[in-house]
Amino acid sequence: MNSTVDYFNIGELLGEEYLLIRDTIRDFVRSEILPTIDQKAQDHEEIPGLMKKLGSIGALGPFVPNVYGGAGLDYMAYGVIMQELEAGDSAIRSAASVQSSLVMYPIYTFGSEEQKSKYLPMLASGDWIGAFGLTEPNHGSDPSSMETRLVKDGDGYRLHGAKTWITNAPICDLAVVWAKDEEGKVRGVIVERADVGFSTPEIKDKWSLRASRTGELVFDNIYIPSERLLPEVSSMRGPLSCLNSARYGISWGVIGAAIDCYQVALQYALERTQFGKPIAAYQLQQKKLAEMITEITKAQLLSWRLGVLKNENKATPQQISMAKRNNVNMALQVARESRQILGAMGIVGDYPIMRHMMNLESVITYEGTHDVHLLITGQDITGISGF
Ligand code: TGC
Ligand code: FAD
Repeated sequence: MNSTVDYFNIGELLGEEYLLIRDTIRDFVRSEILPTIDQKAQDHEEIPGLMKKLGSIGALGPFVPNVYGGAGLDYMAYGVIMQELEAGDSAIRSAASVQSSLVMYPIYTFGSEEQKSKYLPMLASGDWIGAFGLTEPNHGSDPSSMETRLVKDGDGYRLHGAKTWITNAPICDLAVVWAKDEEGKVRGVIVERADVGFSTPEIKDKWSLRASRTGELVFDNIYIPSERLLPEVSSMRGPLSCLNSARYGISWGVIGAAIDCYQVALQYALERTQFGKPIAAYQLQQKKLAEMITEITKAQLLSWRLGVLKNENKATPQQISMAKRNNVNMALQVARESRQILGAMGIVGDYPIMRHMMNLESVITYEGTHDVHLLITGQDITGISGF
């Protein structure tokens, strides 16, 4: 359905410029995503040409300056874009957030001038698709223990190891990969599709994010020229900074999915009659709907405030963790309650709810699990690591 839920006039806090961005992305989702997304998800296929389409509306690296092909917008705009894309499907937001926060952001922030000029314009237009390799088969929540190794070889390096559960791995043209060097320092390198020894097997048959391709990145002693090493970072601060940006975007994105579920459930409850009345007339159903809009509104306020802090460069990783954790959980609960309001109709593809719900089961796990983000808050308030 994809229209506005704004119970606390948050549009006034955002202002005209952001509402225009919101409406532009919303129109894009209506025309380019909604007509085929259910079938694509059922068929386990991505939307054809998606990245170029996202590039054409400025959704890839919106916060990257124009000189590198980005839209030159701020983090509030990035949040609004993520919200509208995820109202369509989490896979669409995932595509945009990986490319923007996990591939363009590290090249822009930690890359050389040559790397920025070479890669960012191709990524901003969607001509090249990027992937981000941090998670490994033996190290998900604890990426600092990564086993992938970068060893000096002549003028360059050799990369050996494997990453898994990587969004867009099977279709990527390049990957920003994090590996430990001989001193045990975490370094970022750019791997290109044509590199000898690079392969990207797909993880098939997911029940979640079915319109997004996921796979492994396998590095069989790949030669990496030294100009593909990101020069400006050599610790976990590199990959974790990327996650701050992506998690921030997710805190906004999932609000879009929640709003879509809520609106469908409200409409259905008003139209569906049982025992002689619309089911919206029954207090049990009103409780569900009232709680949904309350939680959506609280999440909107949290993300709007986080956007203000992010634009002022004051958002802490811990604040971002709180927003990611709260908002994803909120969206998942809204999807589950909405599905119940639709009864049996809640499980079919005529409505988007089950698709959102299954997608959100991934979103609550990736970019730091629900429990990892709780431990980050716990550590922040007690000063004691619970990991
Ligand atoms: P710790 O000892 O706390 O810190 C190591 C170094 O990193 C710094 N740091 C951060 N810097 C920037 N932002 C953050 N959020 C940071 N958190 C920590 C820290 O200051 C320190 O710096 P330095 O210079 O002193 O060395 O690190 P730890 O090993 O104890 O780990 C902390 C923990 C568990 C919170 C972290 O590892 C974590 O967040 N784990 C979750 C893993 C995760 O989120 N993986 C995501 C993979 S990517 C993904 O899922 C993409 S989904 C894509 C899609 O949308 O489709
Ligand atoms: P584990 O770390 O094995 O955790 C399993 C369970 O144990 C979780 O419930 C966790 O909360 C809990 N747990 C772990 N440690 C603790 C602790 N100390 N205390 C209490 N409980 C704990 N990664 C990338 O690098 N790039 C990508 O593009 C990417 N895309 C993804 C796309 C999809 C669809 C999915 C599902 C994942 C993706 N990931 C990606 C990986 C994702 O980030 C990881 O799945 C996530 O970080 C969790 O790691 P894990 O699955 O290995 O779970």
